[in-house]
Amino acid sequence: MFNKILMSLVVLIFASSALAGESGVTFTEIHARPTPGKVGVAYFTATAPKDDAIASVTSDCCDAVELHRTDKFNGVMSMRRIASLSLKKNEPARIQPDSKGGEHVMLIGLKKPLNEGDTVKVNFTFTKAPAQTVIFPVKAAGAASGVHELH
Ligand SMILES: [Cu+2]
Repeated sequence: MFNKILMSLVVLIFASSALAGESGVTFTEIHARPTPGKVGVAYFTATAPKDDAIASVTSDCCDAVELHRTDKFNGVMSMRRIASLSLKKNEPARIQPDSKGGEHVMLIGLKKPLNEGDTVKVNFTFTKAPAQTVIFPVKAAGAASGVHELH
């Protein structure tokens, strides 16, 4: 009898650690910028438990969501789309206003303007980690950012 209880306990512990092993990508520093227009910008930091990649980004908020990088060509700033973003194990990938590569999330064709206090739900899929929905709170810029001034 006691053995039986012990066995189910062991099974339970195994089951829960297996679930913990399935843990997904951690998102921090999540925010979107207020905008009266059709194009918005959002930022996040993602940390993956193993080498992975963001495979797709979608949202009902707008016509399209794209990951962008800002580059300078002959002194002129321009953006291009990143097809996928690789995530190194336990290394935070910073998609932030002060990121060196000018990475950001572009919300294209917004169905309504983004006001401070609103939230935007964005769905992420990964090469390995389970898909997840991230809620971006809309916050005004605290510091100057050169990125969204392009839009
Ligand atoms: Cu952009």
